[in-house]
Amino acid sequence: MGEIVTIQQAVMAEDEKYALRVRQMMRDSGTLMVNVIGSPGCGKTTLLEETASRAPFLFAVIEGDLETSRDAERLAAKNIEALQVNTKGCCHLEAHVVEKALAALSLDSVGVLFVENVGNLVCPAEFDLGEDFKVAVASTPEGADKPLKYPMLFVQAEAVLLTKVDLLPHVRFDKELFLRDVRSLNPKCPVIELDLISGAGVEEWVSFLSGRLEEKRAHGQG
Ligand SMILES: Nc1nc2c(ncn2[C@@H]2O[C@H](COP(=O)(O)OP(=O)(O)OP(=O)(O)O)[C@@H](O)[C@H]2O)c(=O)[nH]1
Ligand SMILES: [Mg+2]
Ligand SMILES: [Zn+2]
Repeated sequence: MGEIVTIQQAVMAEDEKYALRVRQMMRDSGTLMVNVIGSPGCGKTTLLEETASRAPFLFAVIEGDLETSRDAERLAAKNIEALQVNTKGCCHLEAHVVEKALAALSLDSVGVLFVENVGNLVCPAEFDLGEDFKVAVASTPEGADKPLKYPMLFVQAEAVLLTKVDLLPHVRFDKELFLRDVRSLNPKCPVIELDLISGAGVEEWVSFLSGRLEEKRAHGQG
């Protein structure tokens, strides 16, 4: 048992080297890298599709899925530069995979690089990909109890996005409980409510990103 734990720690320490290299690449290019994490079907790809029509910055996407290039194809159809990575059974992305993907992406004039992680609330939160920050995406049909049941993601996230708020009249979702639990784990974290069908809330999301991008660029110059 002890040996397995030691090997796991060694693998994660090795991956941290790749994460540091990715972070340095993002610093050099002045790109804000955002690791988007949430359950299968919570709306991660839809969020990126809807971001495209409203963002004042150019962005590219690394799409992580076990199989298929469906998400990258959806984004390409919206003229978003997207590269699909298939993990072939692995339920999260790791930094060495991101570093390899970056070799195939041009970040020229790209302001934000999104990584859509494999749909999963658990281990994607454990891996540093070299991102500036993680974003947790939760949708109303999943139920309001998820933050306390999957706390690691919600503790680390620098924004929590609550999608499918248009479904609130139709699903049982205690929004007060959800907000209270997020605050108990991560008191200062902004929570952005989104209806990705009408686009309500997307402007707030885009303005949050623009602010973070400006901060990064200001720090880079200073
Ligand atoms: N009603 C409603 N449906 C939404 C909303 N956002 C996404 N959807 C729908 O939810 C389904 C799943 O959305 P995706 O964007 O594919 O979800 P995902 O998180 O990328 O899923 P994976 O990549 O499989 O993990 C699609 O049918 C979307 O149209 C929303 O705000 N409201
Ligand atoms: Mg997706
Ligand atoms: Zn995993």
